[in-house]
Amino acid sequence: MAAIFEATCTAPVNIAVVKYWGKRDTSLILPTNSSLSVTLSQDQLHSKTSIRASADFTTDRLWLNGIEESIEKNKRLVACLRETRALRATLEAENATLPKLAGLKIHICSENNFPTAAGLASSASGYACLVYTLSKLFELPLDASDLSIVARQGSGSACRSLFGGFVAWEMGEKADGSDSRAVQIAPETHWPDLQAMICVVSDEKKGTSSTEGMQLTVKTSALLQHRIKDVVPKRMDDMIAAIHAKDFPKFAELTMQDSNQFHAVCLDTYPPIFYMNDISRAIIRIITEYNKDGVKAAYTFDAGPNAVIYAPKENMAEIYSILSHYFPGAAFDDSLSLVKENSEKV
Ligand code: 2P0
Repeated sequence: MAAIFEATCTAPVNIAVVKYWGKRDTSLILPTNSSLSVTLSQDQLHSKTSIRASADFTTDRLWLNGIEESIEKNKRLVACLRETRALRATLEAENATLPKLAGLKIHICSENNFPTAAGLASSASGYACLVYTLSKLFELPLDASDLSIVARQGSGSACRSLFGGFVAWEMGEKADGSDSRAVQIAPETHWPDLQAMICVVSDEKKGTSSTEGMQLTVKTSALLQHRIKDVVPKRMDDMIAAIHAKDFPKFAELTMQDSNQFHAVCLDTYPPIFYMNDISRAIIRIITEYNKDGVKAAYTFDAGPNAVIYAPKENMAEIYSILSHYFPGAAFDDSLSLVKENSEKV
């Protein structure tokens, strides 16, 4: 039996507070605007990937949550493998003593400990984990920002999961994507008082994938053009300033406004895309009412009906009890399994 080389890593989920929605280049995955996210702690939500390389393997194979999937049909996965193997090949060419891994077939096992494709950023943690694990297997001398350029080609939002804390994905200007990368705005230790609560409204697979949905938006929405040019550049600056200052009311206001505009852009898409449902909208009303005498919580919704609530630690128990009051069946009824994860620590 030939030697087996193996690496196993986990990667966290990130939840955007300035949303990525739209590509200017669909194969390199270059966005139409910069975005910013908060990386959640890995304690509760994460992807875990193990990769083995061996001369005994005859094909590349992938198992996702225990089920084998085709690699060849997945152009993005193929791109991540091609890029990391090319980097490994360069290392091997420079150092003849290194084991020859670039040419070996690999087996990949990846799993999420949360629902895949339910708008809970599974592709973000999944591709970040894949690329990070490949970099460990191949011992690539790249920093997180360099790796984010590879992860971006798996799924745009994945580039932001290579860092903890508060992370910007700078859209870049170059046609080759070499400046479209993630950078850390502040580490996870910067704002320990900020917490996130995930409200699982539905764990079913979403109707319109982000990839398809955002390109339909690029094609048909005039509001997206306004967002890209007139809103996001200033919002990125304001959000970075709010994070550096740990100004929760400002952070919350910008977060809620950006979530609202992202869903408005989805509605402005033709035909329209609906990600939020009646429960999502009820959560918006509850948080708005809760904030009426001062901003104490922020909601945000991605490409699905699930809510993420950001709030200072001291408010979390109160928010949990208010949501439980409005959704009393939550613990018993699967269709309303609200607030499954409590107080995810950032
Ligand atoms: C975000 N989302 O910034 C936004 C907010 C969804 C709403 O990034 O085509 O799965 O793989 O680059 O990364 C979802 O988009 O799309 C996303 P691809 P991705 O988190």
